[in-house]
Formats: sequence, C-alpha cells, structure tokens
Amino acid sequence: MSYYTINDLEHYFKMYKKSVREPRKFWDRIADENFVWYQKWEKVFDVDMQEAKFKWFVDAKVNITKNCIDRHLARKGEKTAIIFEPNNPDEEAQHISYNELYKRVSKMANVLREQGVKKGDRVCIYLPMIPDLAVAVLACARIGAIHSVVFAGFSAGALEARVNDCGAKMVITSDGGYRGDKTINLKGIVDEAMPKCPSIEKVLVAKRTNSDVPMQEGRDFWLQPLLDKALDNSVAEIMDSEDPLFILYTSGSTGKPKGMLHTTGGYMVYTAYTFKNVFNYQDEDIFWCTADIGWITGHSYILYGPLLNGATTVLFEGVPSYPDFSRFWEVIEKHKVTQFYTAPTAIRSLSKESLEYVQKFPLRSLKVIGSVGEPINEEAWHWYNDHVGGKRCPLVDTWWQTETGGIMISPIPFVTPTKPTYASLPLPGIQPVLMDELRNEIEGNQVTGSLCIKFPWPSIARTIWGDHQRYKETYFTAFPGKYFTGDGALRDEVGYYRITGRVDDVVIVSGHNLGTAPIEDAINEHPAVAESAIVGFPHDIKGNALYGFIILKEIGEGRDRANVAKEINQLISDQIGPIAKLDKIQFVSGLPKTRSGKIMRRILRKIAEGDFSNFGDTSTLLNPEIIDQIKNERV
Ligand code: 7RM
Repeated sequence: MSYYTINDLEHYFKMYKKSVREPRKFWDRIADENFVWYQKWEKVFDVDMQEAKFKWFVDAKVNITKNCIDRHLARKGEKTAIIFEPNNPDEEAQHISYNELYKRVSKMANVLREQGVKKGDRVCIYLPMIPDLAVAVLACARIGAIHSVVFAGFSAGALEARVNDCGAKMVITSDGGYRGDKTINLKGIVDEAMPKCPSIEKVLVAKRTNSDVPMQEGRDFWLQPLLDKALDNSVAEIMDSEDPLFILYTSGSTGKPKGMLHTTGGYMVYTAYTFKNVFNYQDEDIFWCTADIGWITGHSYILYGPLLNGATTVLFEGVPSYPDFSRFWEVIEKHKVTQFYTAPTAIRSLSKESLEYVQKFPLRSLKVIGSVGEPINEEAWHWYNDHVGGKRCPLVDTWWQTETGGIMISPIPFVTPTKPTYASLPLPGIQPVLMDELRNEIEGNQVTGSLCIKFPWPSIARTIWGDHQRYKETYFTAFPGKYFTGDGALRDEVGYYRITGRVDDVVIVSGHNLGTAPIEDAINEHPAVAESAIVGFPHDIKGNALYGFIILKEIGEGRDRANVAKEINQLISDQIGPIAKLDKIQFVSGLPKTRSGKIMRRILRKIAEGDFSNFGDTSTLLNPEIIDQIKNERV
C-alpha cells in the first residue's frame, strides 16, 4: 500500500487514522521514501504547542532545490518544468526544461554568491511574474539565503517596511513589469524605497520592459551581464531541516504586517505531499495555479509543490481580463492544462461576464479544478463546476493559510465526494477541532465554532520574524495548547467542514451574535446586487448596528436605489430575521480588497464608525483609491 498517494476513500481513512495514531511513523515514511536527504533525522518531530516551538525532521540535512531540480535530471531532464505564458498573448510562451532550470538557477546562485550573499542572509525579491522570479527564489534556496518575495503590485512604502523588518541585504527587481494594458515602473518604486532601507547593499535589475531606468553607481547592477559570466552549475548548500527557507509577509488585523517564517524540511515534505494528492497529479499533467508568487499559494503550488513532484507548472504573467475575459480559458486550451487552481474572486468576476467567453473553449484537457483564498459561495461554486469543470472535474475547495504553509482541509479528487461550499475533510496529519466561547472542544456533528488545529504538522510557520511573542499570542493563546486559525467553521452531519469566514467578522446586535457572512449571502441573492460587505458600528440602543456596503450591478429600468435598499432588508428579514436588518446602506462602486480577494473589513469598520484617523497598513490593497471614495459618500 502506498503511503504517498491516496487511492480511494477507504485508503484515505486508513492513512488518516494512521497519521493521528502514529504521526511519527506516518511522516517518517513519507519523508523517507520520497525525498533526497544528505542525512536523515534523529527524531521525526520535537514540538511544544504551549511555547509555540516546532522542529520537524530534527537534525536532518537537506537542500530543497536538490529535491526540486537535481534529482529529476537523470530521468526527466528534458521535461518542461515551467511554462511561461506572457501577459501579451502575441508574445511567445517559453518552455523551460528541468535541465534548463538547473542551469539558470545555478547561474543565479553563483551570481548571488559572488555578490556577497551568504547562507542566512535575507534577499528581497520584487519582481513581476516572469521566469527570473522563479529562478531567483530557487537560487536563494540553493545557497541558503532566506527569500522574502514582495508582490510587485505593492507600493514603495510596503516594500520599505518589508525590507526593513527583515533587514534584507539585497533587492532583486526588474526595469518594469506588464499587467494587462498597463506597465509598472518597478525600478522607480525600488528607487523611491531605497533611501529609507539602510540594510540594502545591492540592487540587481532584470530586464523585462526595456524601459530606460536610472542605475545608481555601486548599488544597482544589471542582472543579465552577471548571469552571462556565471558558471551554469553549482553546489547546493547543505541546510539543516530547521534552517529558514523564506519569510512571507501577511497582513494582520492590526497595522503591522507579520513576517511568517517557514523552514526547510517540514515545508518541503508537506507541500510535496499535498500537491500530489489534492491535485491528483500524474506524470504528464500540466498544472496551472493563477496566484501570484508574492502570495503563499504561489510559493507552495506554483513553485515548490509542483517542482518537488517533477511536474510541469504554468507561470502566468497576465490578468484574467486581458486582452479579454476569455484569457484563462484560452490559456487552458493552449497549453492543455489538466489542473486549474484559482480564487473565488476571479471566478465571481468572470461569472458576471457573458458565458460566451468560457463556452468558446471545450476545456476537455481539465481533470481537476481548485479554489483557494476565501469561502466560495454557492453560486460561484456551481458556475465554476458547471462551466469550467464541465460537471466532470472534481472541484477542490482548499482551505489553508500563509501560516499553515500548505493545504489543510480539502477534498481529494476522485476520492472524497465534493459538496458545494464545503472544504470537506482534513488531509492526513491535520487534526481540526471546533471550539466554543468557553474554550471547550465541541464534539459531534452539525455544530459550529472557532476552528483550531490540535496537533502540529510539518509545514506550520515557525515564528513571526523578529517577534516570537506576537506569534505565540496571535495563534497559541486564545485556545491554550492549540493552534487558532482565526476562522470559524461548521461541521456537517458527516463531518465535512465548511469555513464560514474570519471569526472577528461577527457583530453583536442587541445581544445577538450575528455572523456577517450569512447576511451577505442573503443580500447577494438580490438580482441587482453584485457584492456586499457588512460591518458593525456602535449604536446607542442596540450596542451595535449593521452597516452594509453594497455594489450594484447595472440597475435596470424602473428600479431605484431606495427600492433596492428596501428589498434587501426584506430579503434579510425573510432569510435570517428582522434582527439582522441593516441600519445603514451605502451603495459603493468597489470594496477595499487585497489581491487575493479578501475584503479589508477593518477599513470598512472604521468608516462605518466615522473614525477616519488611522486606517493602519493599507499597503496591501489592490485599490487604495476606493477608501476616499467610500469615505466621502458615507451615509
Ligand atoms: C491560502 C491563503 C488565509 C485565510 C484563511 C481563510 C481564507 C483561504 C479558504 C478560505 C474559506 C477556503 N492564505 N481562506 N482558503 N476561506 N475557504 N477554501 O489564502 O493567509 O492569504 O489567507 O483565507 O479566512 O484564514 S492567506
């Protein structure tokens, strides 16, 4: 019986039980049989949930790029590792083989070493979604430098904060980047940030747009000439299993972003294992995850997970709406993509467009489709399942976090029956529990509570860079001895989980605990509503009242806003109860969102309260200009 690959439901339950009863044996076998190690571990893990200390594959020695690249060369050297699909469909796609990837990563690793980067140094990577980004990430891992990828849509202020928090020594960027019909002046943004980044010694600049950019003598270097001179083979650094691999910043509920630190051995084992099973990856498959590498989904499921399995992974530079709304479907057809992994926000926005965009393409190559980033609502689930998956591809709704490193709760395609809006069952090794307000574990089914994980898993983040206390307080204090996810969840009659949203998205109105998600679901059923976000604001009598920010679709003839507002409250009354009716309704043209589609509710809360003094860190917003607009039109 295979340990690595789960074949059917019975096999899943067997593996799951084994992983709970004998976690050491379970992870020992997976790690032992599927990776190359310089030296094996003394102990499978050494963990302490109270102190938030975790070690996996203790004292083992490994290099993750040996596992991502070198070990595939003998049998699959000519296989395509990365398909680069440019922003502009007229530009030719690139197929980078494992042999080629080895050479490119080696050259980059040699350049970094020559430029003075050493094991343990932090390197900030601020690049668009081009092959140099993948190569730079892997080159850092090859030499033991800690990469910190900053999404190329972030501002100079966001870049500066991230560089300074981790004390990066180098920035790798490009002259510019393409996104849809826009170009972004990345080097200009770096230049703006650098005067306030004293730790930076060098800036390496890749060419993408060939735009004219100023280069500062002694600090800035064009990457290509350095690569041209470098040797195309390299020795991988021997890393301890617990040596840091990367830092990735994620926004907290308060101002300062948290630099989540992931280490080497456990992250490697868990991302590889989950990629293989959650996407049912087979040798000839072409896998496409549309996330940006500046996000954990890109780290784990564009780069590390696929490459660890010797897969072919698509790296897409563009956006779903350029040159038109059929771009995703056209790319699936063009490269015969077999697994497609995207976010509900993309699905929702594409489902608002004409069906012709997707129906033009048969999409017969697809076998599995996936979703990640937020709860996928019923309507979007069905649209995705029917029109993209053709009702024949299992839809995997994958729940996980930057902090968890890899997918935690998800159907396994062709194994776990899917159920709309449910992430379904935990993967082997993951022990979710639901907790009540009194910090007691809620047993049984058909219950809701705060989602915690009661046993560590290999890819759990090890700390917040430079602030272990904050790490402990944020994740291990609310429910002692457990990891608190911050999400609420429901467990149905068969034990399937549905993630309902962040638990802080709850408002107490006249003593009633109201989750904002079900209210939003009710509102969204109104035919004129495109999207909505509900927050609470202080109210003299009720304690809190509800404020709704609502985006309308084009309003048809004979419909006015006042009527729509009335109808919305009627819908809420009917579906949830009059207690959940909105006191204030503001129609807006957009909501403040992060790139992965998460609404930044703390901003809406502030606006609803009428407190415009300090919105905290807004650098991760995709559309910061919306704040002023919403503020000015506050009701
Ligand atoms: C991978 C990622 C994490 C938060 C998480 C949830 C929400 C993610 C789902 C989901 C419902 C899902 N990392 N979330 N996936 N909610 N169903 N399948 O998104 O750190 O950026 O965000 O995202 O609230 O806690 S993240």
